[in-house]
Amino acid sequence: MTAASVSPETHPAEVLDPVQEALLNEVCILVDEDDKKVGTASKRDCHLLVNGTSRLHRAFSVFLFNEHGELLLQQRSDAKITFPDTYTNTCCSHPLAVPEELDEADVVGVRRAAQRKLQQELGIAPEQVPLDALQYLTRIHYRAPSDETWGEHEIDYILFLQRRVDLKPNPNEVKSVKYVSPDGLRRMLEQDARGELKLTPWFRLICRAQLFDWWENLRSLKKFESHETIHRF
Ligand code: DMA
Ligand code: MN
Repeated sequence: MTAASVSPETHPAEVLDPVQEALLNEVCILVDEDDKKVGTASKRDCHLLVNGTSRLHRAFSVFLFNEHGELLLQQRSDAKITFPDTYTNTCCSHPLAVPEELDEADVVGVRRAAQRKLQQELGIAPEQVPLDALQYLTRIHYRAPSDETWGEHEIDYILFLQRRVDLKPNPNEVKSVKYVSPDGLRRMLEQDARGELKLTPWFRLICRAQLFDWWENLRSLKKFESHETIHRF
């Protein structure tokens, strides 16, 4: 069968979770390859693929470690429009185009967005993740399709913190959570390679790049801060 003969009945309109669909109206920050703000666009427009790619926007990825040095992972819910049911780092999202989250001084806008989403996704009270405890390490630029319709194309700020926190995951966002040791995560990477579970593409990239180095140095991360360079994948 040729593509032209595929009728709408055989490709029904995608049914989106209504809560996640409403979040597609959030306004994200469009950036150029140097992470300079060039405009704004809805979360929908930032993630719709056009010719296999989507508009470059600003994002963040939080890596939260407990007092034993284990990393908190989440399994994304089935309701997520991009990368449902995949395992990933603690929390990811986008700073929004609002004055508090656009503030680039000291990366405070991104850190405010991280605090907001740690509460919304994982139920962590903002007092348990003070802004100055969120340590900004570096930025990565990557793109990754999720399916034929949706995908990521981001400058992603990597934020680390080590804290004991109380969790109350939001089931619309998160299917499960678990803390893993470095060996536990290495086993998950092997399972991912064998197709026994799925990791998100950005988490896979960060694991392959520098995560384990950073992890071994949780108490001395200063030397890994690299705010000038944007790492490209
Ligand atoms: C987007 O994450 C950010 C990165 C780094 C992939 P997400 O899809 O979890 O965003 P949101 O929680 O806002 O849907
Ligand atoms: Mn994104």
